[in-house]
Amino acid sequence: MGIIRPYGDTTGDGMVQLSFTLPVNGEGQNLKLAEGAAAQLAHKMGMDPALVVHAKPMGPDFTFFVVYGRVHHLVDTSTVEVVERDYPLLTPKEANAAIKRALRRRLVVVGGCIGTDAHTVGIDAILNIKGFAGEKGLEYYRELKVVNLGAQVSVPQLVERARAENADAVLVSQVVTQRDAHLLNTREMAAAFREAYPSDRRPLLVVGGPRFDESMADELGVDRVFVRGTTPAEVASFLVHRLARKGVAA
Ligand code: B12
Repeated sequence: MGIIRPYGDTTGDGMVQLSFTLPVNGEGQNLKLAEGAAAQLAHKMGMDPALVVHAKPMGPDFTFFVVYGRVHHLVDTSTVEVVERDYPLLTPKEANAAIKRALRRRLVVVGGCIGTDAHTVGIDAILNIKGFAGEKGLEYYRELKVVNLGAQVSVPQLVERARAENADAVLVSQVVTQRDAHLLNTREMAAAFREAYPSDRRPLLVVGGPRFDESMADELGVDRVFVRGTTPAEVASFLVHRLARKGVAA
């Protein structure tokens, strides 16, 4: 790949499309000014030319825009950094066998959405037996005990249930990102578990959601961050890799 540029109409023409909302009135005779404001922003972001191809007023106070234009930046693919999966992907049969061998009991997973977040589809995709993307969820794994607490679980409730269940891993979903709620809630959750457990007894802390950055695990105080498109087998394999490898505090 090497050095590349965006593709719009012809190879390497640098054309990109950008959408955003401005707090401006775009109705009637205000539209021209609103479009000018959008073009100015796009110019300042390095698009030249910047063509406003769509403007849709949303009530009197906001307008949504799509801008199409050229950027002159180059992408050097040799310097792109990604978080690679650093553990083998296991089938449910392999995961079950590894847990049985290492723990000689079921591995306990407690999961839910914390804070005010009621978006349960993501955590259910990972935990519920019906699973996601053609894979069965963690409930399908014979050697996993799954306790799904659902939506809007408070951090104290989560800690209490994790203790009561002797959880090996706690799986938390955060979908709402308004005012960085997902980051604040995750840090609060990680701090609460550190306070409630001695360090060698703390369950593995895993968060997931569509707008997390995988590289933020240390900063957030968790053991792993999973992002959009995660499948149950990736999560089960990670749990086996970390917990079966350590031997787990009994
Ligand atoms: C369905 C939905 C709802 C449903 C939720 C139903 C339910 N039971 O979950 C309802 C209608 C209730 C709802 C309500 C709201 N919603 Co809503 N909702 C959505 C929607 C359309 C889809 C989300 C979804 O189900 N995705 C499918 C799942 C499978 O994907 P996923 O969550 O990313 O999960 C995958 C990965 O991220 C990962 N993963 C996720 N969690 C975890 C956890 C772990 C441990 C692991 C390992 C992996 C993992 O694995 C999953 C499988 O790959 C999104 C927009 C969108 N298209 O994404 C908006 C969206 C999330 N909602 C939004 C908003 C604003 C709201 C409301 C505030 C609206 C309102 N004003 O009332 C309320 C908030 C309610 C609340 N208290 O949380 C915004 C959030 C914006 C933001 N910046 O935070 C979005 C992005 C829509 C938008 N563009 O504005 N919503």
